Parts: sequence; structure tokens; C-alpha cells
Amino acid sequence: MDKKRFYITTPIYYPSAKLHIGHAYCTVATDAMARYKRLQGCEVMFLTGTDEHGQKIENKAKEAGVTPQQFVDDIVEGERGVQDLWRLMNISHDRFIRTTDGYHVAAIQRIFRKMYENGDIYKGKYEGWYCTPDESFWTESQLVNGRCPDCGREVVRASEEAYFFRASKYADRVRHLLTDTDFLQPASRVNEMVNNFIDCEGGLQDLCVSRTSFTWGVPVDFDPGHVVYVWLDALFNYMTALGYENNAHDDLNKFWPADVHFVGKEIVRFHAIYWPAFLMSLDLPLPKHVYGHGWLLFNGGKMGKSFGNVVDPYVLAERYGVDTLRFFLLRTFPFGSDGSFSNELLINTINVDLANDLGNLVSRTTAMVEKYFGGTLPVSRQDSDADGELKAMAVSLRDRYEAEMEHFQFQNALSEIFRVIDRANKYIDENEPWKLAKDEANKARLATVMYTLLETVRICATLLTPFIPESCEKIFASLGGCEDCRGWDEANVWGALRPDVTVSKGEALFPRIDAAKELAELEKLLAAANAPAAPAVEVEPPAEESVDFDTFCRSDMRAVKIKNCVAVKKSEKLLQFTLDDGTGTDRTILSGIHKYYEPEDLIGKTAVAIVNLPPRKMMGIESCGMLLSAVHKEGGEEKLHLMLVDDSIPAGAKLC
Ligand code: ME8
Repeated sequence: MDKKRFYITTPIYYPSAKLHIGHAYCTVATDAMARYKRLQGCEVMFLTGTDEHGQKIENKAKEAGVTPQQFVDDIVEGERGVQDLWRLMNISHDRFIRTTDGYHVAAIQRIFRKMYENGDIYKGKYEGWYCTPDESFWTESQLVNGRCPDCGREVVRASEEAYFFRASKYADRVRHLLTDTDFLQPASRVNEMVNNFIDCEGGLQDLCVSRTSFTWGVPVDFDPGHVVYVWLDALFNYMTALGYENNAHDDLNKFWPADVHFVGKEIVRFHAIYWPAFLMSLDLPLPKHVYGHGWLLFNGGKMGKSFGNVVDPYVLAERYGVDTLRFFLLRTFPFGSDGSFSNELLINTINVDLANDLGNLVSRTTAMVEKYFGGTLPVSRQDSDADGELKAMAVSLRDRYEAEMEHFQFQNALSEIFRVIDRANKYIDENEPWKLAKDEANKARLATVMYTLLETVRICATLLTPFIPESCEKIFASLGGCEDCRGWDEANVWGALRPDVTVSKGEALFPRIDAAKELAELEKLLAAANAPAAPAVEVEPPAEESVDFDTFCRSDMRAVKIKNCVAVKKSEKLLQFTLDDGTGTDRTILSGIHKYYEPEDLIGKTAVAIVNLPPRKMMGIESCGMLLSAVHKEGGEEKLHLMLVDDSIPAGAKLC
């Protein structure tokens, strides 16, 4: 029988700045959902990626003195960039799309042309208000107090020749989709969409879908000077990533239409109105659901809207563990509503749910099996009515959990699990195993109490796997591996764990935290992470346009012997060279070429360095000079070659 399929997406992120935990929130939720569906046995496609075009990126790149492509490459693929963060957070996406990927760009050009040819895109003139940071045009009546209704920032008057999408033509069909189906969830978001954008004064307006005021976008191939509006470009990622209008992938028939797009509430408008209208225009099937989740607020505002109110996920994950952060995000805030992040809440969740309830249950239970039975349970049993309630709660948990997960109610699904965990901790106190252990005659009863607890832990760990995968792995390991009893089919079955299971206590899963001390520490750490970014450390000094001969001659270029070469800790790019420059004192130079060389391959070679540059600190290490490399492009990708010269040239020889 064919496996059931499930296609889920996150929004594709703007690489205009580093991500914060508000971004991680949606991706962690999507990951939990994808893992849950895999646990159920579905074939899952989980897509995420980055939305890399638009004026904001073009402006930021200009400010940084790099090309837009270099700018986005660094934030997407660079150290502590988007992809690093998803690796750290244990995100199990199946595909990652970048809207600058060649196949996507070509597909968008074909899509734009198709909609032009079918008459749904036409040329006109745009006059209105434009919010540059949000890349959105607004009509006078949509402004709130003269400002952008999405972000509250200033708007500017704009007028340009542009292409428009005939959204108005699809108003009735989109209204029907929103009001008569469960396409948009939670249902509380429907009225806002219909009232503000469809049944508003003037009705659903046609959408401006091209720009001429900047160039960093997908060019309209039949009208040079126009680039495709970022939202049209971005929304179609959900289909191009499967192979729509391209040959890079071939999963469209398998996974489209998507089961659900998870998106933040401020971008519901694009996903619930324009996205279905675009698809209607091309006669394509519509996604089954769009779920608009709430925002994480910090200091009263949406995290990320103003400088100084972002919480760095790296700081939290490195300090408390990835699972702790994943758990905190989904346990504390209802997915459909806004939630206020606070350090107190985080520490409290760690101490109460993870350390006291779950951690304690696992460690007490396994410690007792070790202490009373040397780790291996005997098979003789003595059941009692006292076991009934916990057993019943544990075997029926899967159904209650499933009902919540199917509606993306992560907080409720976790509450169901923690109700069982609470009950199990109470069961320990009621049955007092330490008293049973005193009398040999109670051994069979004691074994039953322990088995009841282990089975409960097994079922809870199975259902917790989508949320805290690494910790559940550890729990299963301490329960003897559970190879054949950790699946969905065993999660509502009592007795799947072998009766003579051997357990081991293992390390504490979630150590308790001294709240008062930790809060002070955490505040300092987060404030430091919010401080203005230090100047980029890995960029080479900008090259002069031209130099006169005398200036050129002042560069002291020498042959240097590579005595040692190692990777710089916590840096993906940097190598640290120890060089013999002929002076008798070792010289240290850092160079961002790790992507192209393994350090050990360079030891013993002769290279060329400029040795009279002022020292620069990178990643805390002083670099005295610069190694020369040659750069070229291959398949659109930059490649660096370290300039190596004849080994017979002695160290310190001056290049002239
Ligand atoms: O909107 N709390 O990208 P983006 C919760 N490129 N969610 C938050 C948040 C917060 N404090 N801050 C941001 C875009 N988000 C477009 C998407 S999809 C075809 C194009 C969420 O990087 C935000 O709501 O600005 C959005 O869903 C996601 O992060 C990406 O935001």
C-alpha cells in the first residue's frame, strides 16, 4: 500500500538580518509537525528556505559594500547563518530553496509570462504609498495613521509603470474559500481577511506585481527594466521546489497540493488571498490549509521590529540545549495566538516540566530498577487495581494527542503528555516502591510497579519525539533501546516493552537550574548578544580602485613557508597559518579559505603574503598580514586558489 503523503512548509525567510527566536518558533513548529507525520508513517516533504530578492536586500548590500548575492550568501550559508541555525535546532527539512536558485528564477519568469499571456497580468501605472522595509504598496485608505498598516513604519509616495495581477477577478472565489471552507486556520483569522481586503471599500484591488525602481529581483524577460514583485516570486517557491515549471525537481505530482503552509499572522494576507488567486489564475490545485500563527513578543513588541528586542536562539540553545528551547517554544505559547517571551518563563518551564516532571520520572524510575533489580526486571508480576488509572491514561494518550496535533495545537498535545507524566509521578508516591523493596515477598508487585512506570515512560517518549528528538533518543537508550516498541503502532499498546527489559539510569536529562542566579546571568548574555554587531570580521579589506606605482611598491610581499595550518574554532571559513617569513619569528595569518583546502594539505608549501598590513583581530586571533589568493567564478560560485610558489624560493624572499 502507498504511504500517505504530507507536504508542509515554513515561510521562506528574508536574509536581511540574522534570525531570532521568533523565526525559530515557526520552523520548530513545522519540524515538530513533520516529525509527527513521519512517526505516523507518512512520507513527508518538509520545505523551508530563503526569500532573497527585493529592495531591502539591495539596500542592505549596498550599505555593507558587497553585492546582493554576496550579502545573502553570507546570511544564508555563512557562519551562524540561516542554515547553521536550522542545523543547530535539529530541523529535519527535506528540501531548502533559495529564491536565487537558478531553477526557481527561470520558473518564475515562465510563470509571469503565462499569467501575462492568459490576461491576468497587465501593464498599468502604480500610484500609492510604499513601505520599503516590508516591500508593500498600500492605498491611502489602508494606511493606519498615515503609516504602514503591517509594521507601523513610514511610507513614501511612489509612482511607477508596473504590471498588475487581476486579483479582483478572483475576489468571489477567494471569499468563498475563506468563508465556506477550513482553508484558513485558525478560523478567527478569516473575518479580518475578508473584511479588510475583500469586502472593503473598493473591493479586492488588483496587485502590483513588478517593480522598476531597483534591479535585485527576477527580471521580467519580455520587458527589461521590470523585476517581478518579491511576493509573487516568493510564494511560488512552494511549487517550484517540487519541480513546477522546472526540471530540477520532480515531486509535484507526489506532494502538491500542500497539506499546510505555516505562516506568521502578518503574512496571512499574502497566503490566504493572493496565493490562492495566483493558483486559480493558472488553474492549479490550492493548498489544503494555511495556518496563521501568532507572534512571539518581547518587551511588549513583535520581536525583531525594533533594535534591541530580539532574543538570540544561539545563546539559548547553547546554554540550555536545543531540545529545551524547542520544547519551551511549543509548550509555553498557544500556536495560534501571540505570546510574550520572558526569561522567567523559560527558566520556569525548564525547572517544572523538564527537570521536575519528565526528567525526574525517568531518572527515578530507571534508578529504582537499577537499585532493586540490578537493572533487569524479573518477569513475575502481581497486578493491582492501583495500576488501572495510569495504564488507561497512558494507552489512550495517543488518541488525545493525535486529535490536538491534527489541529496544530502543540501546546495542548504536550499538556496531554504532561498530564500522564504527572500521574506517573503521583503513582510512584502512592505505591512507595522503596517500601515494597524492603520485603522479598513484594518483589513481583514491585516489578509490576516498575514495569507500569517504564511502559508509561516509553509511550510518553514516543509521543514526545517530534518535540525533543535527542532527549527521547536518550530515554529510549536508558530503556534498553526500544528498537521494536518506539513506533506509532506501539504508542497505544500496553506491554510492548519486553518484560525482562534491562535499563540504565544514564545522565540527568534536564538538570535543574538555580533560577535567581541564572536570571541575572541570562539577562547579561542576551543583552550582549543584542549589542550592535561588531564590524564583519571575515571580509577582506576592500580593494582600491587603482594605485599609483609608489603605493604599490610599499606593499611588502614575501615568500612564506607554511609551518603549520589549523582550522579556527567556531569558524567555517578561517584557517590559521603559522608562517616562516625569514625573520626568525613565526608570523600568524588568518585566511578565509577553509572551504577550499584541508589545513594539513598546505603544511610545508610556500605561499605569498603581504606582511606590512596593520594587524587585524578575527575570531579573537590577531592576523598579521594577508596571504594572496587568486579568485574566479565557476558555475556561478566563487572559488579561491591560494597562490603557491616554487618551494626552492627561500622564506622571506621579497617579491618585486
Ligand atoms: O515574511 N514571532 O519573511 P520573514 C513569530 N519572506 N514569528 C515571527 C516573528 C516573531 N517575533 N518574527 C518573524 C517573510 N516571524 C517572507 C515570507 S513566504 C512565501 C515569504 C515569522 O523572514 C514571520 O511571521 O520576515 C514569518 O512567518 C516568518 O517569521 C518569516 O519572516
